[in-house]
Amino acid sequence: THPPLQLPADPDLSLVPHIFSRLPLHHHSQPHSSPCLLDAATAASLSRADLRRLVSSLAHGLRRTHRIRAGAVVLLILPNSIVFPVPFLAVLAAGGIATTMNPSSSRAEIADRLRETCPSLVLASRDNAAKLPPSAAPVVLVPETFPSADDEFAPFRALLDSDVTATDEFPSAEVGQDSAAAVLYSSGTSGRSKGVVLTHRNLIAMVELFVRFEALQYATPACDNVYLAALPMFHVYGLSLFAVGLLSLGSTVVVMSRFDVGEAVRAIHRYKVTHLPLVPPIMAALLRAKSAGALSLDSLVQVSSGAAPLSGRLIQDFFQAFPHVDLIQGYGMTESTAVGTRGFNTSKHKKYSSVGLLAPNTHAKIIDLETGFCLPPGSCGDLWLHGPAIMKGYLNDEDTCTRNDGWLRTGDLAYFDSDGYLYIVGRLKDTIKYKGFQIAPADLEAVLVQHPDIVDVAVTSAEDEEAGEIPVAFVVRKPGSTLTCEQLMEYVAKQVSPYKKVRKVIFVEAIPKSAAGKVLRRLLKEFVHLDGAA
Ligand code: 4UW
Repeated sequence: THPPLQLPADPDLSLVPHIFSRLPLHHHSQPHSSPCLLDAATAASLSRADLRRLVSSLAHGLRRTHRIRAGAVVLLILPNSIVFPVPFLAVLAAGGIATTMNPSSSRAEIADRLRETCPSLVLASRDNAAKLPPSAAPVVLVPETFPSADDEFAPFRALLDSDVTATDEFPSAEVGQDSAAAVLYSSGTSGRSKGVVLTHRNLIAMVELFVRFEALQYATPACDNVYLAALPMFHVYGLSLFAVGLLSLGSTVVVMSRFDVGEAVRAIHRYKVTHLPLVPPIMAALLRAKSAGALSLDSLVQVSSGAAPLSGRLIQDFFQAFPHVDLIQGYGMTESTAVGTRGFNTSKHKKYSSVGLLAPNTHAKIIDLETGFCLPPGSCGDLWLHGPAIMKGYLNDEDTCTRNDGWLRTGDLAYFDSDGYLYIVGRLKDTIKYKGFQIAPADLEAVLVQHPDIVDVAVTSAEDEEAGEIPVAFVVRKPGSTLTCEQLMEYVAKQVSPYKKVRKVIFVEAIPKSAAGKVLRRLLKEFVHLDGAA
């Protein structure tokens, strides 16, 4: 494992001043005016000086106009853009708590989130504002680029119109390292998806331990690196890198509003992208594009994969297509502020199927599923994590099953080798991972049981070549019902984000349950597997 790092001790420190206090470090090699966020399609950009000024003035505006203070929640429903980090960081700089949401969320999902987090303000794209219920919190429309002259963005412009002094002082926001900073959603190890409360300390630790540490791997200074942001910033993986961590390194982040393989290839070429964080399905799409045409992506130095298992086959295909590019895997969770392990290739160790070494200051145990005892290297068990990036807890629900004395039970089946490299072998928890996005089976079950023709239901996953996994519903219909699989899938699709759709329905006589009434999900999974093979 890596040697420990000194983390900032000042209890009054908060994330945003910390990030910006890091930036002057790069003055000597790059001017403050070089772009830190760049739009892949239009080449519109924000410099670090712009970012600092915008975050600071928006933070003042949020305090003045919407009374955002310590404890106030602001809901962000925004697609990726060069603007995204500005409202996220400004809410934190104002002292508030940002909660992010998939911009493809349904009306019902948005209504649920409003009920659960009671935001004082919603910052939304135009499309998403249209999905809000009429009596929701005040809404301000956020543009996808600066400047934006349209009238509908006038309230946003007014928030930016603060009298910030020449030094761009952030408001003094009565928050410190222990204060809540963000609530990101995760399905945990079981049940409905829930809010993960992350503190300023968690985010500061993420910046220091994960992002800065990784930058030490390469000889070039991090401020020369150009990252392609093809992953969404509402999820912990994209958020931690593109809206927080990389800004503190002074790297350039080229933002795609959504992933498209042709545009990604053009952007890599046009902006000389060096670093490409991906999920396995995006890597597969890139490899397909590469084999279809002679793309030269010579600028690439590193591709990193995370959020879902990367198959040996993909690793092999990757090196065939990109022999000159380094490949690492990373492992993290929403509950650990994305911190966990990071691939670390040396001349001695090139363990591409491993998710890498533990981040500095982060500890792990492998727990035997039967005995509850710690297991030695080489043995497989439930991975537990401990460290400064582990969440404070779940919103409105201190889930004691998941946290024991500060240890986070990941619900991932894993082992360490004798060199300290971690391998993820499987998942013990119910979560379904569709293209790297989490789906809680219980969320889909809650939608399905509302159908008048359904008596009982259980959702599990099936393996899928393209998406990794897809949700499958086992359904018991009312006697005499003529409900079809297609009708049921359409019923769900109308109520959930597209990635959460049920993609297969199996009608059964009864759902297998234990004597205690618990759904026997393992049995269902085996059945799906056999059904798929048949
Ligand atoms: N291999 C197999 C992996 C892997 C994995 C995660 O949606 P969440 O809560 O969070 C994430 C975070 C991903 C992430 C990965 C690498 C990285 O560097 C980074 O930060 C920049 C973030 O996906 O889902 C967490 C669950 O996703 C699975 C695993 O089951 C974990 O509990 N998972 N990474 N490399 N499975």
